[in-house]
Amino acid sequence: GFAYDKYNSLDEIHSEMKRLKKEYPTMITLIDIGQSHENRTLLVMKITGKRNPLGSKISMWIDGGIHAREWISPATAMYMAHELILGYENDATVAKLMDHIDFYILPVMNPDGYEYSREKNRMWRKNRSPAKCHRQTFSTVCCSGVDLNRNFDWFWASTGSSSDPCHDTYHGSSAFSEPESQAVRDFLEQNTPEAFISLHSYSQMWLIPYGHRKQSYPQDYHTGLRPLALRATKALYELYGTKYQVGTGADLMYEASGGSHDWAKGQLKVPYAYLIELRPKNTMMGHGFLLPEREIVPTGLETFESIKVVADELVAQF
Ligand code: 0X9
Ligand code: ZN
Repeated sequence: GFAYDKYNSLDEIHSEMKRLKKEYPTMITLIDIGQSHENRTLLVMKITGKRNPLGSKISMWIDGGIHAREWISPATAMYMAHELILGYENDATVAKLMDHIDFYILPVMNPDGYEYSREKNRMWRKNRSPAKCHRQTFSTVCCSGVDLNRNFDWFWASTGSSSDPCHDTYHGSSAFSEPESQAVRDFLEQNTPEAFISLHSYSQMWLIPYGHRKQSYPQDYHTGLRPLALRATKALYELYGTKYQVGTGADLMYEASGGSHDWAKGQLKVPYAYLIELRPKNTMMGHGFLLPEREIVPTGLETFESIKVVADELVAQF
């Protein structure tokens, strides 16, 4: 069954979400935002306190598991959901945040890929869209899967992505060609949050838009996005001394277009859009995605510290 200190299957994650909903019916709503290629449910947990008597509520979106093999990402999303829920009764700071903010958490945005990575190929990254074939000189090659973090409509198919369906960063046949990215787009267009956070691994980086090319920054990069990211990663650091770098993905890593956080900022105009590359820092001899289960809880706790800083800023500002 489900546990917060192990890597769970999609079924276990969905059962835990349903159990939480049953136990805390006033705090939790489950929202089915769509289906994957293989008809798995994209299940969002809305977590909320009582209505803010002073005004309308603001919201924060957190997604995990857009990349199949990054198992710490769904685990951290679930851990933080649990911290919010338990915190409502035991922690006045958390309770205050929840009275002002609706949290929308999608722990597994790529459920087909996640299960494929658990059952068939640990290093799978993309979704499981049906194979597309292309002829080579003497043969035809067919490959399945689209990189969902290249499939959003932000300079789609321009940098750091491939038009080859066999490549790990295949961007798909068009922007939003995939049911998983469509579902997230449609939901967020109807429920546009004040903060958008996408959880990935690995390398301990807190990434700010834009990632499609170097030295490309939103107008509030230096006045809003970056100062808040620095405060968030400082709070994260203070728990166990875990160091994060802060900057754009293009400046710190490589250029890549079609990313969800870039789209959230550039197209949806979400004020605070980030991508977090969780633990570990480096490849651990080629095993960067294989973070030991004993690091799940510490990762969840330290990341939650940073999320509270972002939430606090939303309450102060909106
Ligand atoms: O390549 C990605 O989608 C992200 N890294 S990951 O190892 N989790 O796949 C980073 C995207 C951030 N944006 C840029 N680097 N431009
Ligand atoms: Zn990733």
